[in-house]
Amino acid sequence: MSSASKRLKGVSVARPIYYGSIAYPLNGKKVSDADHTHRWTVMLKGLNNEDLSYYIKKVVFKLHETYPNPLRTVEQPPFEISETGWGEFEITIKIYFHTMTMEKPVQLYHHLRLHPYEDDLNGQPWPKDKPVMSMTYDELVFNEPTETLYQAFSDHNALALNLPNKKSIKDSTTPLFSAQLEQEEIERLDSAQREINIQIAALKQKLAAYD
Ligand code: SLL
Repeated sequence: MSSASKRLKGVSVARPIYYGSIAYPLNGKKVSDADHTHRWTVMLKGLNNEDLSYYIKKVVFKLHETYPNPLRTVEQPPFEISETGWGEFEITIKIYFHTMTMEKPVQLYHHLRLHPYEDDLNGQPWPKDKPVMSMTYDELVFNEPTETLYQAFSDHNALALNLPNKKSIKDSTTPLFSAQLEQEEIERLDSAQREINIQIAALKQKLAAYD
């Protein structure tokens, strides 16, 4: 085995990602198909606009079979597909890593949302032009990465524990979303952070019990 493909025992690297969709109502705007009601984009992104292409080779989005060529391959960032349509469906997002990583593809699932949930409405009608966003925060975890992959993470400052926090999102120079959508996402991240803190506290207690 060459040293490049040697795996680092006991090492694990987590990379934050976002994936999901944002959908805009067409509100009668003409597109090629008269029955289409929304324009939407499904995407995979790094946190704070991290360019994922140094370890991700391509992303294949599998759309509903009512779309022509439902398998859509994106070979460089932005890893996203924009379409128009009339219905919600499940999109498969398959991530292929560069050959040097020796990592198997990872498959994610996203339910394309065109319509707000009941509980998004707060008793108010949803504003006619307001986009509907559905994003999921996740982490790609690389257990025992090859030396080459580990080096790539190191070269991209991806080894420090740089999980999201309010500040890093607010300071992002090129905002991806509107301030309101951003605020909603920050709240979601905050609650994830709280959950993580609870887990850390529980682990600390367990450790203390061993002492
Ligand atoms: C539904 N089960 O009935 C879902 C299927 C499919 C949505 C939704 C196709 C657009 C086109 C489109 O919007 N498909 O014809 O290009 O709600």
